[in-house]
Amino acid sequence: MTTTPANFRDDIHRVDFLSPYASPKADASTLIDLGGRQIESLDGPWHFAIDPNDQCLRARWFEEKYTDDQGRPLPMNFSFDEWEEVPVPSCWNVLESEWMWFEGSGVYVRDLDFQPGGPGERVFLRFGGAAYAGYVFLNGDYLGWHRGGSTPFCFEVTGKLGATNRLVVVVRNAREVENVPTNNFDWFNYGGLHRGVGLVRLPATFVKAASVTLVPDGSFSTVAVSVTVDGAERDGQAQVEIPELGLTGLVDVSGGVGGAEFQVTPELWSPENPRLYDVVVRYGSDVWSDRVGFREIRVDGREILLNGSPVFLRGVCCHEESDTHGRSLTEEEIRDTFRIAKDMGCNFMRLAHYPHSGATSRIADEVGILLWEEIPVYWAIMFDSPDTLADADNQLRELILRDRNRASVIIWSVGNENADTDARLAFMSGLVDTCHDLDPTRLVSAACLVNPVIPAISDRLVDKLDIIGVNEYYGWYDPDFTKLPALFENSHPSKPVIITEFGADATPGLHGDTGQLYTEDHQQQVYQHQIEVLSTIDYIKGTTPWIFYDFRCPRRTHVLQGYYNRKGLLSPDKTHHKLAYTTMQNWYQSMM
Ligand code: GCB
Repeated sequence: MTTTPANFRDDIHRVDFLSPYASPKADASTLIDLGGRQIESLDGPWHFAIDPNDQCLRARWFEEKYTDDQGRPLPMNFSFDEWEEVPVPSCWNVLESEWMWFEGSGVYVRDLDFQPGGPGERVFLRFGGAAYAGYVFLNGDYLGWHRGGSTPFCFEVTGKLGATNRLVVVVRNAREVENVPTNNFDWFNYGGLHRGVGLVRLPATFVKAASVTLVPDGSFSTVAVSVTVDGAERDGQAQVEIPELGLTGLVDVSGGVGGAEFQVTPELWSPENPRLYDVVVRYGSDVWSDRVGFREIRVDGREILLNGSPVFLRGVCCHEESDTHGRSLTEEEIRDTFRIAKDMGCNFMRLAHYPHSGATSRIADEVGILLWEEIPVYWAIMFDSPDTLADADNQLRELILRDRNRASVIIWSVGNENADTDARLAFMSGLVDTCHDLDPTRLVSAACLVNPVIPAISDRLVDKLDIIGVNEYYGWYDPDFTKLPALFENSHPSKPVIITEFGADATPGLHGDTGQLYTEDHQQQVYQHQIEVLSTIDYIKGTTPWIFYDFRCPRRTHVLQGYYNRKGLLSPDKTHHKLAYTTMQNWYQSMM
């Protein structure tokens, strides 16, 4: 048996320095659905330093032990209150040039004052997103951690807040092989508290989640409401109100869960008529609310039916990024993206390759854009690892719980371009089941690779999906265009297909012969060839070319790329429309 020597020091000798923080872990069982509750914002300036050697976690800086047992001052490697201030939410990469490429731990510190409310009040500390993992400490105590950089999480802090408090959060975006995504992906690895932080106060028993949805039975007149209650009073009745539909109904809640169906005839939500209704659920003294659109999405053979009618998804892929704000987009930036997409003739957008902010789907509900939402099960995930599966499954659950009341969201995607191994099939089939279990009203898909040899759609995951997503780059990665019609001649899908990616790089403003790579002219020609073929295939029910605007990408070092993926139809700032934008616009507008 090995004994720990007397001179072993945890802060410098412990190799597995993350293991003391393995639990507790915040996951989808915490409060995800805010239900319209007021948030006391903790956004604004926080003290911040990058911590390349993870010293905050290794040396337990969060304890702020400034003196020894006899009160003598100890030397410190940090000075929280003198650190510079950064805005939260933000990505550290875009704040200072020397943080641009930093991957590792960043430490955020702030004080917060707190006045307790009435008796029985419960308080939750909520994070909109910490990329990739967040370790949270309150007044020197460890609350827990969360992994998965794009979804919200909470810690209950009832009884833990004094009049003044110290909050320390270590956010860690080191690329690790076991993460979701793994350590190799084709976008920029932003880090930080990139979405809002705040406190939420709730009564002792409260509505933890509710879903309000049109039952997809073709009648357009049945609304299903399900309610989950947290707290001591788990048996009772919730009252549901949709004032504009004249609905006041009751849901019996037993053991914390309940559900009921109501007959009403809402005006249907669609991209052309994004009608939303106020919905209120009351339980005891708690009030949950949301603005919900009612629409039906289903598949019939090789058709996608929106509100009973066949729809072609005129889409585009989009990363969540702006040059100025990284992944912390402002509401104006999100609205601008949707506005330009609508100008291009879009009714649909594929939010690649991870959950975008909750604001994005809310705005899509408002402006009328259908959405594909995805989790970053991208390329070579560790499909054999149960822990990696737990991470992916949790990210999916958090996304669904956050967005299942968004009419705009019609498709959950469980991943992108994964090799068709047995381990991957089992892993991703489980994720498809999670989608169907948590949300039977939406469609499930994945962006699949084709068999490049035949060529044909032959991914085994297709059997599990409601819609088949196909990524193909004929005219770019494979210059042989004759394979594109061959792909469709060789494929006989029994389900609708969306071409979830095609495209080519073009440096904004660069022109030349059509055969010249990286010119707008060549990109446009690829689009023209693609459209010529795709528009003739009857089972293709949507297209989302790659990609709406150029995005930062460390893998792209060619001088004409400049660390950007240049497949955008627009320049990174969305001001320059490349030639292919107009080609897409002409095609989409001809279908409207
Ligand atoms: C793909 C990936 C996407 C990449 C794109 C490219 O197939 O799904 O994430 O960025 O190709 O540009 O290579």
